[in-house]
Amino acid sequence: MKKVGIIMGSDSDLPIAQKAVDMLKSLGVPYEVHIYSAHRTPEEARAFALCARENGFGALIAMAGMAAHLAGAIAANTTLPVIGIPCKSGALNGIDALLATVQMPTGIPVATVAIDGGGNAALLAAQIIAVEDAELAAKLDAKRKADSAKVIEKDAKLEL
Ligand code: RP5
Repeated sequence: MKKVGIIMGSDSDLPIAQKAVDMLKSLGVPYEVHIYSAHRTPEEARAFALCARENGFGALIAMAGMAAHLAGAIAANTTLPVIGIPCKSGALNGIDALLATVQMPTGIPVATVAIDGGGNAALLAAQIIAVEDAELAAKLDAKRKADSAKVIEKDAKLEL
């Protein structure tokens, strides 16, 4: 199975990376985690993106806060699908990172999830890998059904 690359701009983004890791682990999707910054280690971020396809990755998740250029910088150097997570950080609570991550110019797409949306980023990455993997697709279907059953159970128990 292809791997998912999880890249964070700083170790202060670790709690969001952990959400993505937990989701991928629960689905049995292989992953690698790195800290590469678009601003502090731009050469390392670029080198990773340039070699990601030949290194066995099928989708990349890039998360950063504040002036969040990481997902765009990664996407500029690969045609693998890149999922951006804007992280809540600094005075603007993630609105800055959301706008910086989502507003990509035509030609270099980044699929942006919610602020701090580590779980959905991992699910989307798994769905991309599952296009060519029937076993993983079945796991995703089973998770949808289990999530749905939990809501139905809560509805049945509701007493207000
Ligand atoms: C971004 O700036 C990082 O992704 C992080 O979310 C934010 C703050 O980074 P630190 O100053 O905590 O390293 O580059």
